[in-house]
Amino acid sequence: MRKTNTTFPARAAAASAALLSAGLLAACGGEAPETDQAAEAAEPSAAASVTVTDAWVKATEEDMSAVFGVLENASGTEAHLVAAESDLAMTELHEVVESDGSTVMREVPDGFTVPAEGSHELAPGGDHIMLMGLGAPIVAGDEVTVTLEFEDGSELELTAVAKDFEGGDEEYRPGDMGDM
Ligand SMILES: [Cu+2]
Repeated sequence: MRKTNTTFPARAAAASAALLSAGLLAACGGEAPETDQAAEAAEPSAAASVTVTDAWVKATEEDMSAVFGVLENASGTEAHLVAAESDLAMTELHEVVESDGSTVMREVPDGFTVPAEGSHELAPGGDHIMLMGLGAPIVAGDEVTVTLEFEDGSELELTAVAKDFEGGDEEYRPGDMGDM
C-alpha cells in the first residue's frame, strides 16, 4: 500500500519533468549538447564584455588628473576592474567619500565592480581613475591611453579625450589625498 502511494506521484512527477524538458528543447530549437556548448563558448573575458563610453580625462597643468567614463558590461557575469595602467602617470582606482565633514578621495582596495548587464560610472565627485605624477600638462583635445586590468587577467585599452573641466577641482588637490 505504502509503496503504491509513493511511486505513483513519483511517476507523475517524472512524466511532467520529461514534458518540461521536451518543451524547453523545442523552445531552444536545438539539441541539448549544442545548447551546452553554446553556453561554454559564450563565457567571454571581462575585457571582451566591457565597453567604455564617453571616456575623458581632465585637462590640467598640474601633475595630477583623473579619467572618467561609463563602463558597460554586456555579459551575464559581473566584471571586476582591479587596476589601471598608463604610460603617462602612476595610476590608482579612486573613490570619493565624506570624511570629517570634507570630501576626500582615496584608493579603493577592491577595485570597481561592473554589474552583469549593468554599468558603473566614473565621474567627477565619484569613482575615477587617478593619474598621479604626470610629467607634462594635459591639454584639451589630447588623447590619453589607459589600460584597464580585470580580475580575470584580461585587459582593455581605452582612449580618453582631454577636456577642460572646472567643477570638482577641489577634489584633485594634493591636500585632499586623504590617507593615501
Ligand atoms: Cu583620485
